[in-house]
Amino acid sequence: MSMRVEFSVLLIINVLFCECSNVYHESSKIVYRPDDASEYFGYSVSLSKQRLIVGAPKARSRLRRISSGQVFRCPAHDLDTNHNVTCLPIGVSEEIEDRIFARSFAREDLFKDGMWFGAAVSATPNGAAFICAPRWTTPYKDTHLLQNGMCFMLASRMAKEYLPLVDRSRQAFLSDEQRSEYGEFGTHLNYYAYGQAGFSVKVSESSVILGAPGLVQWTGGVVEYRPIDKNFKNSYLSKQTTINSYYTKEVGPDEYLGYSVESGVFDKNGTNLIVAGAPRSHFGYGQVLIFEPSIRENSPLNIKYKVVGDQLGAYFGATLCCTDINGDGVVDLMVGAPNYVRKDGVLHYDQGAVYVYLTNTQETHFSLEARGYISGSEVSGARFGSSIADLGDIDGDGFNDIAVGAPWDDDGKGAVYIYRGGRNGLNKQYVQRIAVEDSRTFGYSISKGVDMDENNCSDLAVGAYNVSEAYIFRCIPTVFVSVSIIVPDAVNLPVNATNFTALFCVNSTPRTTIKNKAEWLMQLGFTARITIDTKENRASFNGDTEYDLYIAAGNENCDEKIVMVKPTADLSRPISIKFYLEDNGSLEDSQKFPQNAARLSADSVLQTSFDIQLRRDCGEDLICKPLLHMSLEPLSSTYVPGTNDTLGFRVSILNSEEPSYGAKVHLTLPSPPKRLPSECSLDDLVVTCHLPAPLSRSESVEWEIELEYTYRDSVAKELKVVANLEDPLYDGTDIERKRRDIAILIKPEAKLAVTGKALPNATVAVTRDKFSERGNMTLVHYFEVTNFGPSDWFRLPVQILLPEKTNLSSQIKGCQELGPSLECTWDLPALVSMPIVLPLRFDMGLYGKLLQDNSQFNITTKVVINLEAQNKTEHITTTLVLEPAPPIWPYVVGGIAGIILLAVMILVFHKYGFFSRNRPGNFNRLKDQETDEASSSGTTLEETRSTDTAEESVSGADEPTFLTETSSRGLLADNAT
Ligand SMILES: [Ca+2]
Ligand SMILES: [Ca+2]
Ligand SMILES: [Ca+2]
Repeated sequence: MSMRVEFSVLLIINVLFCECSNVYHESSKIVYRPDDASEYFGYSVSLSKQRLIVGAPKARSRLRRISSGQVFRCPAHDLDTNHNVTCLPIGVSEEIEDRIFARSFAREDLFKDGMWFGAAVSATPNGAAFICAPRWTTPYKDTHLLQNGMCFMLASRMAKEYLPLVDRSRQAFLSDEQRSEYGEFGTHLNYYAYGQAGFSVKVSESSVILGAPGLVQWTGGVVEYRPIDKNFKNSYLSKQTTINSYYTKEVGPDEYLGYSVESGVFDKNGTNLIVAGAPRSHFGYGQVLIFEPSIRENSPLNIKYKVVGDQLGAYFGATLCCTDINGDGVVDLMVGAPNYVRKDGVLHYDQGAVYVYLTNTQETHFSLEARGYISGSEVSGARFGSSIADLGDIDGDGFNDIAVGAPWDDDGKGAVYIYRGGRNGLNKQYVQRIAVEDSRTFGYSISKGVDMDENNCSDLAVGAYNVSEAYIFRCIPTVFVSVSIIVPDAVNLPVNATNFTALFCVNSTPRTTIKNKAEWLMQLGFTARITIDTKENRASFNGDTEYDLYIAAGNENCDEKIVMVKPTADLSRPISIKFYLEDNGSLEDSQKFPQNAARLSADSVLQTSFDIQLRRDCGEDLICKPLLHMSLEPLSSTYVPGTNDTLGFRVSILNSEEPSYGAKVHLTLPSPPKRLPSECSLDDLVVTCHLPAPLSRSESVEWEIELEYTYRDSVAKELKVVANLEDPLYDGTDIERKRRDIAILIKPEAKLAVTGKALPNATVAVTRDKFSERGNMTLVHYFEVTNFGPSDWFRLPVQILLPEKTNLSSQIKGCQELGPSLECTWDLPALVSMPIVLPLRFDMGLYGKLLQDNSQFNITTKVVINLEAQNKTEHITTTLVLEPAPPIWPYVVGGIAGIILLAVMILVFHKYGFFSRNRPGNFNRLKDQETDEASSSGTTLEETRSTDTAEESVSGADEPTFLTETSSRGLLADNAT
């Protein structure tokens, strides 16, 4: 007798699973070194399509015996074969570029000792190198070397120097009365004199921004150049007005604005705004200003937004990075604070952090929303955030990603951390930590990411100046892989079928799109594994259950299997098929970059399962028509917290027709369940319970689900539970039967009481001594508010009416003073008493009169609990009683007796000549001596003061001695002759 069987697809469960390998391939890194000892090689790095530029700002010049600094050009076109590359300083080979540079190099006035040539480098959009020397100086008279700073742009057919701060008339100026922090009116202030232009540099398509932290007594500022055409096709850059930051009240002397610079478009009108960090600004907390520079030199900066650090001395604003990390098309801001310390009770130092701000744009305005900070491994001394670089979107998820350097991580070896952007900002956890064995200060500099090998995935350049090395790490493209099981025509299978066809599919979609390179065939290797009904063995298929699988990016691959079902099997429970992929080995160890490899995206699906339910007993037509009836009721219709009431509900389902298969109920809960029945699973407050299959005629199922009570609130309210029945075999139109909802009333109850006592006593005697001292009387009113339960009470309002003419001598926690009363709010758990101690002070000096007039004074405090259901009041009075005054007759009698006695004594003394003595003869001499001593100590003071003045004038000589703009112009003329 053949059994009637029908196959039906009832359930698919996908399980997310991915062991993603690293984005950057570490073991195939390319190491760059200078051709000869060059100090600080790797202090700055800049990657472009053509090459890697590395600054060595303390390197010795090859032509003269000075340490001008050097900039190196490192070939980066053959990344596959050469893993140790030597870089040559610009100006030594035969290229045109070098010959042009060499001409400038010979100029004595441009290349100088200690100028830090290469302290900041950046590639321009046309492939030129923009190089800065912030300590470049120019002499002033014979007394000063003005550290104006300069930059240099070098391209294949041109070289040009930029000297933005050499204008003689602007080296110094006189302060007016606007800013007292710069000294009084008429103080001589340095302006361009020690500006150090090029301390930091940012080149974008539309501008070159140089940080000049030394401008105006180290207030700092920026210098901006703009190309006359986009993308720097013409090498000419026009200098914009340099704003005198003296007129910007947000910054003051020694605040180093321009220590770091960035730029970006933050608002809808599309202006490229300047972003500059001032790490010593805002009382040492540091701040970052975003501004559009004014046109007039003596106008304030047109500040559009500013962010301020939250820890003193963290050096917030030392580094900056502007890139869109949440994928909304508008740049966001990251601010480095390399000296940030985490405050958690342990003694840390210089761990460093990078703060994240997302930009919200409105029509014409924008604001920045703080989204916390990232902090690497949080190693003390690591200085995480010393460098931040925009890598673009390296894993193809639509959000830009960044690299952050922690150059003193791991005892000074250093590390670079890769963080992924996301909808809500940066992911708190880094995806990769890159370090190099035997390196030092690795990560002091990081270049903006550039795709060198055209796999559409930006590569990473890192400098380590302490070992004179720079490195390139190549990026591995990301591929999304998902597995699925398909059973075609499941419902059309013949009645007596004992097997069915299943397809096991793998789909792979490249996330980093492949372009311009058809031969780039990213391939992934996996071990595939299939399991069928492992517990009961009711079904199987011919062939390997485990096999190797290779798939190229962009392809789908399906393996077909015939699944056989044992004719005698008990098919009342579903048969489960599972399909897994396992990543085939690691890419990490190879010294060679894995050309055709790809890494899996974080959201790849490598495991899936498929449940097949075989139905029976559904009558001659083979179609099951169950009829399910659902009911939902609360376990207690009113729930009083703290009692034995149960918060929860019961859901029951009865089947009145043919067997039911594959039905489930979804329960939307108001709070998490205490425990779940085994047939149920939880996903974000929605519980899904599977009905038994089959659920035969007149069988029923019932679940009771108890809920956690999570509310910290004492207001009555209703909690809603909604049940939705999902029955794949029901084809009726009655939607009502599928949904039930109930409300459970939550009603906190508590019996409250308040008692009180005056301390030390209800009556306090005030002695006459105490009264005449006019001091304070102190006393205490002590109350107790008790919650006799059953529920905890949250935000209990208590009013305390304070006595008149009396002060409360300390603040009471949880209370606000409102006129003569305190309005307090406390949480009071059940069966707990809350003591209220009110220390009171009666000022005898102010109110003693009131006590004297009535010889007593009442001090009354009242405590009121005012709830809807109950009203409790308690008051305490302390009575001050003044000691009665002593009678006055003993004084009167005594006084008269005294006067008589005195008269008798005067008479006696006079008779014996007691009142006719001379003044002592040495009194005047003594007086002279005192005057002498006073005047001699006065002289000493005077001398000290004059010494001070001398010192001041000596130290003053170190300062520049420019007087006025006119005098400095006059001097310029002297030099010319
Ligand atoms: Ca954004
Ligand atoms: Ca990304
Ligand atoms: Ca690449």
